Amino acid sequence: MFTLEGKTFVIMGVANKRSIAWGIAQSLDKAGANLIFTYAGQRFEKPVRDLVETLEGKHDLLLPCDVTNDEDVKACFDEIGKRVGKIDGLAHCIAFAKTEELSGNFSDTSREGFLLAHNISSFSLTVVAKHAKPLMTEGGSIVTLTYLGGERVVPNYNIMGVAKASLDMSVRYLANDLGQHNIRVNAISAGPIRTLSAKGVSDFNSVLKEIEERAPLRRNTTQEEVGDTALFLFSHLSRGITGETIHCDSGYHIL
Ligand code: 0WD
Repeated sequence: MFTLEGKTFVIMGVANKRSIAWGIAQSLDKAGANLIFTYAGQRFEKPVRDLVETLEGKHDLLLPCDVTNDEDVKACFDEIGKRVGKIDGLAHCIAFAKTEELSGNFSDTSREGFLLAHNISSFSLTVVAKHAKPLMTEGGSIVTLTYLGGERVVPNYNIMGVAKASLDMSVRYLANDLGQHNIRVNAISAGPIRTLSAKGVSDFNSVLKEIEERAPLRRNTTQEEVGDTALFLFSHLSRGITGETIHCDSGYHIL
């Protein structure tokens, strides 16, 4: 096992212990990294703090950061800069769409729902990268989470699929832009995992069943598998990789 001792990473998007962000936090914690957590709003502070206390390392910097608010994002990264100086990377594990837009006809997507999904699930990566960049003085690695529904049509994923396509392309533009500063930007396309966000997708159980029956590995993806893929992307081992989407989905995407 390699170590991330002495490295600092920002984890954005822990809502509860099922969150993929939490899987990433656990993998990085085991590798000895220092972690900073951001949460969506005040109501998440206590549950996130309670979870963070269960980790092996002592990570006591937790900050609110609503990614729909430019001032909030700036204030959050300014504070991180003041408290730790330099960071080595960040995990962007944030998405949102209205539940009513995650079923039914795609052509019924509302303008408001379209913009909301893109704002939180796609644009947020760009605004976060902008404010994290000055803190990555020795280079860095940015990792976001995407899904197959941004590459091809997946039933009920609807507007979130279109937002993920936008996110995927943002990864490439950001990778090209930030590469000159030795900042890498990559996405992990995770297989379906039962989380709070996934609950919003209509008929999610059939998606899980399909993976178990048909994916090359014949099993569903775990939080830990995604966490370890992120660990690789945050480590020196992946230093030649940027603008990439790694599928951590039991191989389902090849079908
Ligand atoms: O099957 C899955 N669960 C997959 C998820 C498969 C492939 C990809 N993903 C992606 C999601 O699309 C998302 O980008 O992984 C990422 C993390 O999602 P998750 O772990 O599945 O879900 P969850 O635990 O709900 O975390 C998403 C979090 C929010 O949680 P809630 O439940 O409150 O929506 O995104 C954060 C929040 O913590 N979030 C925000 N953070 C800052 N500002 C905001 C916001 N405005 N809105 C949502």
